[in-house]
Amino acid sequence: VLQRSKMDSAALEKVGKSNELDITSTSGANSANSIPTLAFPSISTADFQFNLEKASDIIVEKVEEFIGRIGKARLVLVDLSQGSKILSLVKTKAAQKNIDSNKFFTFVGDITRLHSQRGLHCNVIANAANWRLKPGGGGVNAAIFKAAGSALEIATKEKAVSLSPGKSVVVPLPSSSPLFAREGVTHVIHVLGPNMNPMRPDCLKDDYVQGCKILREAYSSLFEGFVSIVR
Ligand code: AR6
Repeated sequence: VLQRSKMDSAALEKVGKSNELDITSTSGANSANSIPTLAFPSISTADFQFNLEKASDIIVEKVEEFIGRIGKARLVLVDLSQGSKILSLVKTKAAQKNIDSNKFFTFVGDITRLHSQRGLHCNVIANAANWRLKPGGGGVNAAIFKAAGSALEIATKEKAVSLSPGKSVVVPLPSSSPLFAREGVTHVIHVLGPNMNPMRPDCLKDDYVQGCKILREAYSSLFEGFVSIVR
């Protein structure tokens, strides 16, 4: 573990010293655009059917809480389409609270293609996972496991076999993963959010007192995980 974390900080340092202009390079973790960055999807708001207004309040609240603890690093909320409701809600609310837009911003793109397709290097990406920490199920979970290949499944199993709502797990991504090689992703943080979809396990049946509590815990856990990588 010690060796691995030493390697990670060496890799991060190297990234930090590389040429900022080299953002189109595809040579992986050691290229480029260099500021430690967490890209994360909006947890629970698609398949898990969590209310978007409430989720956007929680995202902005948690970003505000953690932004002072990430140094020069950045947090980026990602979604697939320009018309994303959650991106526009969060963008508006973050601006109202004067959150530094260099350190937190919203971004349209596929979280598995941010560097190669959109020129944004994010060394850490978050996954809206399922409790089994397994591939499939659609959404961002299916996309990340597919893009990362079997290396992510194996590395995930070494860290945890399941997750309870509100929790996360940091998984270092082996350099054999295409997501590492192509996108420069060194860590995936799996997060399990609260579920409001009756067709999925642990449905909260519209209990938003519990739901909001769990979503806050999920973002705290995610951002703590990122802080632990950046440090
Ligand atoms: N890149 C960026 N954002 C994406 C991508 C992508 N490739 N794909 C989806 N999103 P969801 P949840 C956005 O449904 O609601 C899975 O089946 C999407 O538009 O992936 O937490 C798991 O196995 C939305 O804004 O996650 C779980 O069982 C956000 O990612 C369950 O879904 C989250 O949508 C988790 O449901």
